[in-house]
Amino acid sequence: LWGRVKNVCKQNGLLILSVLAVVIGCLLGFFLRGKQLSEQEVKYFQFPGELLMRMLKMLILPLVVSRACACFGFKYRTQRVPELIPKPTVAQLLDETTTRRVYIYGIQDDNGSDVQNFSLDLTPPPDVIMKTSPGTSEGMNVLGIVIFSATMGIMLGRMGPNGSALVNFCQSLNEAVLKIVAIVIWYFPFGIVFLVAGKILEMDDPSAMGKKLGFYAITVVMGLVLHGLFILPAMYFFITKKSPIVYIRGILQALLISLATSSSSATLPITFKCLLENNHIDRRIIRFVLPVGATINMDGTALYEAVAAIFIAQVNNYELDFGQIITISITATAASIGAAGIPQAGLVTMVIVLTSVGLPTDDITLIIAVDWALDRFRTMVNVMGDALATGIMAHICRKDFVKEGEQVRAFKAKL
Ligand code: DAS
Repeated sequence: LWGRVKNVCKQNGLLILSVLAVVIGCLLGFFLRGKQLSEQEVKYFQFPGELLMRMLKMLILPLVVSRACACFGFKYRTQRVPELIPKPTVAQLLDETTTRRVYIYGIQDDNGSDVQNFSLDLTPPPDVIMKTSPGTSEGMNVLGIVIFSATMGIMLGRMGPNGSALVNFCQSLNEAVLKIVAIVIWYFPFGIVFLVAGKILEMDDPSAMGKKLGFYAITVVMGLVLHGLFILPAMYFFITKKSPIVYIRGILQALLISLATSSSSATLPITFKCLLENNHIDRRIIRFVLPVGATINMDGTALYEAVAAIFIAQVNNYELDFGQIITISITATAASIGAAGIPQAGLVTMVIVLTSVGLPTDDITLIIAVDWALDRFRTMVNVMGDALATGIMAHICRKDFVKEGEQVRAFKAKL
């Protein structure tokens, strides 16, 4: 409980500092605008903010390489992953009692006994970066590095014990990089002051930017809420034909925690508990689907990064053609797969989306000012997406049983 209290305080500490940083940055920016600073002085003043941007860019490569290798080199690939749905043997098909026996859908090993301690590496998956416009300013062919790292991870995973040393190294490297991300995130408030003030200093009409930022924040929140509260549940209803309202009521506590902590990883235990106790999902299906969903199923982050990239293009009067819009949506989805479930992780992978269509990454400054608030909404959508995916998987498992029942009857009719 103390750990959870500390975590929530840590999140809110960051929130309070971020809010203060934005206010101080705005006041400082407008104050210095009246001082008519020289270009050199503006450059010096913008340095701490520039430093924050360079930190974000510094993290992309180690994050990508370590995650891609670690993720695709999942240790469990070196053991046969038992099938989620036990396939009955011919003897079982003939045995009358078997066809009436309700299969306990879950993880079972080869001889049919339940796997109690099924463990899944929670290593976050790779930031797959779709770099489609090679001429972009960053000059780093990140897509090639990602594809190589992912392929390397798969090969290492298939090498079994011989490859696990390097997979373990990549997992440790990934954890170390995530710790650096956590430190950089504490630098955000300080960097935000100079980023916001520096942006205001060089802006022709800051009040117009304020209106645009306000419009942007509302658009993103509405988009996330719409996506989270309507599109995801509609998909759940379409697939399971069950009421999403009842299902979502069961995970309400997890949604509130995700809104408070802006971390889907910190919310994971609560989501697990809600699905088990309120929605009565089989423990083994939750244990299999939820961790994977929490690392690669970031619906809210994908939506947010796409909207943010389109916003920055509009702010720069940069006409996006249809191909670039498609590129943004693919890149945002791929980049979100790599975003970790920690506060403002989506901001680090945001650089990837902007780079993919040649947008100026420094304009992240504009959205950093409101990111600490929007992060909560996208985290809530991420958690909701994971929980609904678990419910859909549980439904599919049960449906397979019905199908199997029909196969059994047909099989026996032939005998
Ligand atoms: N805060 C992240 C999460 O916990 C999402 C993000 O930063 O995009 O899911």
